[in-house]
Amino acid sequence: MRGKNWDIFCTVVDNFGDIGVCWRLARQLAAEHNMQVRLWVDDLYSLHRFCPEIQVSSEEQAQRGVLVRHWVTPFPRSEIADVVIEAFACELPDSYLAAMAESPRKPVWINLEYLSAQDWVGNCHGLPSPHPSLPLTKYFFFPGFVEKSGGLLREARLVQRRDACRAEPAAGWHGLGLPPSGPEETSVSMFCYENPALPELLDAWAAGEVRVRCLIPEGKALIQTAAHLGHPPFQVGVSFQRGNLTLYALPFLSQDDYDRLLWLCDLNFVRGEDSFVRAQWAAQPMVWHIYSQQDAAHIAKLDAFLALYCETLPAPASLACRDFWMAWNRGEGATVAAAWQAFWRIQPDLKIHAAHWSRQLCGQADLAQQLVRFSENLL
Ligand code: TRH
Repeated sequence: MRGKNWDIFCTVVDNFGDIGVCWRLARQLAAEHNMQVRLWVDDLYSLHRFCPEIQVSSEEQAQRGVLVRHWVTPFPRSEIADVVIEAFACELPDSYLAAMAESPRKPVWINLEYLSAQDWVGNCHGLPSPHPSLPLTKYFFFPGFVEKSGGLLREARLVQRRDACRAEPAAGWHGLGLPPSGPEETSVSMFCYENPALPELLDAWAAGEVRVRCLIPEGKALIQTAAHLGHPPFQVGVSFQRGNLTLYALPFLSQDDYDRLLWLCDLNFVRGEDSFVRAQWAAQPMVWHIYSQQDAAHIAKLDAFLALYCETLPAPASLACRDFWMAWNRGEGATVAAAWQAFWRIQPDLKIHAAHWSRQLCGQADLAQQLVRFSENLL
C-alpha cells in the first residue's frame, strides 16, 4: 500500500539530539503505525551510544523494527520511499533526489525542523517550498507545543509506563543499578553542556541544608564535575560525597533507561531538544540548558518557551523559575548559586505545574501521528 515506506535521513552534526529524535521517530512509526522504515544515518557510533544493540560496522541492520542503514558517500543505489524525511535540513544525497524527481509517483518530501516555542512556528508549519529546478516540493514540518504546530514525539502508553515505574521506585532505581533515594534526599539528574555555573551549583548543594544526590551520565557535565572535584578520580560507577551532596557518575544510558532516570528523579537538568521533551513527559520540575546558537538566537527561543511554560505559574514562582533558568543558561555561577535558594523553595509549585503541563501537552496529537496524517493528505 502506498504510504507505508518511509526513509528518514539524518546527519549527526554534533551531540546526540538529531539522531536521538530520528531514532525515536523511526521506532514509533514502525511500532505504532506499521510503517516500513529505513533510517539513514552517517554516524552509527552516536546511535550506538544510546542503543547498544547497534553494530557500528554494519552497513545495514534491522533493529527494533527499523532498517538502519549507514549513510555513506557515494550513496548506494536504492528504491525511493513513499515518504522521505530530511531531518533538520540535512541535504538528501544527489542521486536519491534525482531519483525522486524522475519517479512518476513523487514521494512526500518533508523537512523535519528543530523544536521551538516561538510564535512564527505556527505560521510556518506545513508550508510548501517548491524545488528551484526539479519537479518536487518540500514541506516544512515544525514540532511544537501549540495547536498549530506538528506536536511532540510521544509514544503510546508513555504516561502509563512512567506512572507504573514511579509506583515502584525501589525497583526502578535498582534497574538503573542505583540504591533508592534516601529519606529527605532529593535526586537530581544532570545533563548539560559545559557550563561555567556547574561547579558553583555543586558547591552550593554541598554546603546547603538539603540532601542532594546528583546523578550524572557520562559526558560533558561529568568531565567538568570530575575536573572540579580534582582528586580522587570521579569516573563511571563511582560515587562521591561532599557535605550534603552525593554525586553518582553513571554510564551513558540507553534512551529507555534515561527516561526511567528522568521519571524517578525529583528534578531534571536537561539540554538540547530530545532530553528537554522527555523531561516534560517526566512531569517533574526541570531546568533546560538550551543549545547555544550564533548571535544569541537561542535566547529568544528560551524566552519564548519560558513565556509559555510559566504562563500559569503564580508570579513569584514564575520569577524564581525564570531567574534560575536564565542564570544557568548564561553560566553565571554566583547568580546560579544565589538563585538556587528561591528555585528550591518553589519546587512544590513546580511539581504541580509540571504534572499539569504534561497533561495539557498530552491533549495534542503526537508528532508521529501528525506526520502520518500530513503525509496521507499529500499522497
Ligand atoms: O545531545 P544534545 O545536546 O542534542 C543537541 C540538540 O538536539 C540540538 O538542538 C541540536 O542542534 C544539537 O544536538 C546538534 O541534547 P538532546 O537533544 O537532549 O539529545 C540527547 C539524546 O541523548 C536524547 O535522545 C536523550 C539521549 N540520552 C540517552 O539516551 N542517555 C543518556 O544517558 C543521556 C544523558 C541522553
